[in-house]
Amino acid sequence: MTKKALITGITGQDGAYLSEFLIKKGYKVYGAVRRTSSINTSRLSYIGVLDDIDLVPMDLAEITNIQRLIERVEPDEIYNLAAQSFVQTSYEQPIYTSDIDGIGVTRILETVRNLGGNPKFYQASTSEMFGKAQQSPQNENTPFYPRSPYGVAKLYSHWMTINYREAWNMFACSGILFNHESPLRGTEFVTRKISQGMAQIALKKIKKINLGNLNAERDWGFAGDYVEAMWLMLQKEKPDDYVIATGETNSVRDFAQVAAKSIDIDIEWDNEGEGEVGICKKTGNTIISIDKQYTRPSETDHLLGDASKAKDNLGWKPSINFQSLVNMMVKHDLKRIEDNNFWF
Ligand code: NAP
Ligand code: G4F
Repeated sequence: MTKKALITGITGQDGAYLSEFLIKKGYKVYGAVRRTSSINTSRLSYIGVLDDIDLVPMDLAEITNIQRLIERVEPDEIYNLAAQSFVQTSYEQPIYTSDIDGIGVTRILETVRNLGGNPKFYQASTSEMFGKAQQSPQNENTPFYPRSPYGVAKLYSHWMTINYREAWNMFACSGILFNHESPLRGTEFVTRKISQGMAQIALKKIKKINLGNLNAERDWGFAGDYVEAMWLMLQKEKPDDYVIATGETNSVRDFAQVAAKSIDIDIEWDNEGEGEVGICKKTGNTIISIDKQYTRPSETDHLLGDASKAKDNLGWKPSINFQSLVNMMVKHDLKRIEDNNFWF
C-alpha cells in the first residue's frame, strides 16, 4: 500500500528536499502550509515537486486545525519541520518562537497520542541546543546548554518528544541535526547570505558583504543528505534520537574565504574585532566588513558533531564535503542572478 507522509514546514529548505526524497520512494506526500497573503511554494517549484504534493492548510499555533488535518489525512509518518527557525529573530520574538517551536510540537504530540499513538513522528531538533558546548565533538550524550530563545524552545520540544515516546509508547524520534545548507537555504542565514553576496560581487551588483561574528564555528553539511537521515530514523524497529553532522567544523571567516575563492578572489584579512575587513588581494577592495547588527546577544561559538551512532545504526553518512557545498551554493547563485531568477 502507498505510504502517506505529512510534512510540516514543506515550503522551507528541508521540506523541499524531504518531499523530493519521499516522492522518489513512492510516498504520497501531504505538505502542511500556513495561511499567508501569498503562499511561498517557490522552492518546491524550483526542484520540480510542487505538482506531486497535496498542499493542506495547517498552522502550528492552532491545535484544532492540527487535529482535523491529522484525522483526515491519516498519515503513516509525520515529519515536523515547521518552525520559526532563524536564531537571530528568536531574540526579538522569544514568545512567538517558544509557542511555535516549543508548544506547537506538543500540540502535534497530543493529537497523535489522542489518536492512539499512530503515526510515527519525526521532530526537527537542532545542534543549537548544545549552545555553549560542554564538550567537543558533540554527540547524543553531550549535555545541552542552549544560548538563544530558539535553542531553549527546541530543547523543550526535544524533551517532549522523548517524554511522549517513554510515557505513551509513541514511535517518536528526534534528529539533532547540525547546520545544513544548500542552494535552497533562506537568504538570511549566513551561508546563503555569503554565497549570494559573492555571486553579486562577481557580477558587479554589489561591492561588499556586511557580516557579524566571523569567529563562530559550525559543522556545515548538505541539506539533501540530511533529509535521508530523517527518513532512516523512522524506518528503524525502535524509535531513538540521533546526531546528524559531518564531523568537520569551519568558521564563518573560512566560509567567506572559500566562497570568495570560488569567484577567483583571494581574501586577505586585516584588523581584528569590529574593525576586521576582508580585502581582495588583487584589487585592494574591501569585500567583507563587520556590522554589529548581525552579532547576537549570546552566541553559540563552536559546533562540531559526532554522528557515529547514525553511521553505525542507520548506515548514514554525508556525501558532500564543505568545499563542494560552498562551491555548489555560489554556482547556483551566480546562475540565478544571470538568469534574473530571484524566487527566493
Ligand atoms: P526553514 O527553511 O526556515 O523552513 C521553516 C518552515 O516552517 C517553513 O515552511 C515555514 O513556513 C514553516 N513555519 C514557520 N512557522 C510556522 C507555523 N506557525 N505554522 C506552520 N508552519 C510554519 O527551515 P529549514 O532550514 O528547512 O529547517 C527545517 C526544520 O529543521 C526547522 O524546524 C529548523 O528549526 C530545524 N533545523 C534546521 C537546521 C538547518 O541547519 N537548516 C538544523 C537543525 C534543525 P513559511 O514558508 O510560511 O514561512
Ligand atoms: O546561519 P546562521 O544564522 O545559523 P545558526 O544560528 O547556526 O542557526 C541555523 O542552524 C541551527 C543548527 O545549529 C538551526 F537549528 C537553525 O534553525 C538555523 O538553521 O548563523 C551561523 C553563525 C552564527 O554564529 C552567527 O552569529 O554565523 C554567524 N554570523 C556571522 N555573521 C551570521 C552573520 N549569521 C547570520 N545569519 N548573518 C550574518 O551576517
